[in-house]
Amino acid sequence: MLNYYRNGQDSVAWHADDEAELGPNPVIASVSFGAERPFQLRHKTRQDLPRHRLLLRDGTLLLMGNTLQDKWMHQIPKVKGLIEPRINLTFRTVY
Ligand SMILES: O=C(O)CCC(=O)C(=O)O
Ligand SMILES: [Mn+2]
Repeated sequence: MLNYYRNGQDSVAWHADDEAELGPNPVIASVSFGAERPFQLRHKTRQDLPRHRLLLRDGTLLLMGNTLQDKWMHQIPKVKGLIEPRINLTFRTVY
């Protein structure tokens, strides 16, 4: 899949890539190009666990696997004042 973020006002809300057609515990490879954007993670049910925040820079490879999609949600939040675009490619197997 390809996501194009025109600027900091384009975003992806909290979700998990846990659709049945991806199978259990999918491995998803995610590559980022262009503007640096934060990537946030929060546990689906355990509010006592800390949230995590990664910076996805130009050329970053993020590998998501194990129970990440089953137990956690992620988002790309809006960033005020950001005018540079970003492209994200994700590679996932659909069964
Ligand atoms: O743009 C990103 O880094 C993540 C996009 C995403 O979560 C998705 O396409 O499912
Ligand atoms: Mn996702």
